[in-house]
Amino acid sequence: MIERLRVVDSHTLGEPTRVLLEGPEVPGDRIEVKAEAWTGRLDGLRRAICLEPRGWEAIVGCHVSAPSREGCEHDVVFFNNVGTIGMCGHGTMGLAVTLAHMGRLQPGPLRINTVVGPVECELLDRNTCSVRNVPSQFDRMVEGLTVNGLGSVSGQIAYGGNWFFLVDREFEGLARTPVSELSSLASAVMDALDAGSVRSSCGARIDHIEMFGPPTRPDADSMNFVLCPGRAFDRSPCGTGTSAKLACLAHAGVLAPGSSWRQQGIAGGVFEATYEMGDEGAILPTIRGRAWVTAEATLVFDPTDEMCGGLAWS
Ligand code: PYC
Repeated sequence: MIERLRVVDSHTLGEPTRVLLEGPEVPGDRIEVKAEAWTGRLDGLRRAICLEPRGWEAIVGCHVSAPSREGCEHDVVFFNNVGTIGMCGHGTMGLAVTLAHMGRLQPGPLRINTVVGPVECELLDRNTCSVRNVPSQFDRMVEGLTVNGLGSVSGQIAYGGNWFFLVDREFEGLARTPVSELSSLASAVMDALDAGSVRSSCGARIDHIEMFGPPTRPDADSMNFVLCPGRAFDRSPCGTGTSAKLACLAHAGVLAPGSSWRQQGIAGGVFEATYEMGDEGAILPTIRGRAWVTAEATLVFDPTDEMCGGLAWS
């Protein structure tokens, strides 16, 4: 195991990203192989980076390596407290702002290659970034899912770079409800989907849950609460979750291409989103948000530390 690792931490409207500035070397000429390394050979390092005592449940790690796709500047693998994720909107913004902070990116375009496809991002100023996400799509409606604490639940399955279940109910008190309670309800939805083996049409597990309520800002259209695969909640409005929401709005015919949707996250920050039509019913979302660097640090992994590998509480 490596003993030291330089990282830069940032937050995107409250949601943390930890960018690795060096190593580990991840051999492989395909991004899928690099991503597999983070759940295989490097799984212990992922845990040690993300979990307590060096991290906490919400951290999304970001490993940057030489590009394996033409036209991209970097291959980027995102990982969290339980494994890797396909795409990460807030993490892409955090990466761009981190690279700018390090003097490695000027305002302008940045193309990254992710496990789920190329993503074009543009740094607009030192803290503002727009991300043109992978093609996103409404998948199908699910009715009558029995969920502990919520009763019978309907919702949409949609893809935005990760798979989401969007609960089809307006939670009037969302902003006032303790996040522990929202987490329990969203977890119960995830459990019900798993218990009923409810999958996407292509058989993918639905590992992000999204709930909605009225925004607390007059300039926002909606507030969301997003539960991530490791049961941590997204403090930001979630870039891939906002993409999935746009796909559902487009499918329902209530948001036209080019119109803007302002999604507020549970911590109060807003992503501004628009879309263009893509191929085969998919949409091409662009999400704009802001991120700030919070720390430049060297993580130390002391082999004599009996908790060196990180602490998972669930
Ligand atoms: O912003 O796409 C996102 C995201 C996914 C998981 C946490 N944040």
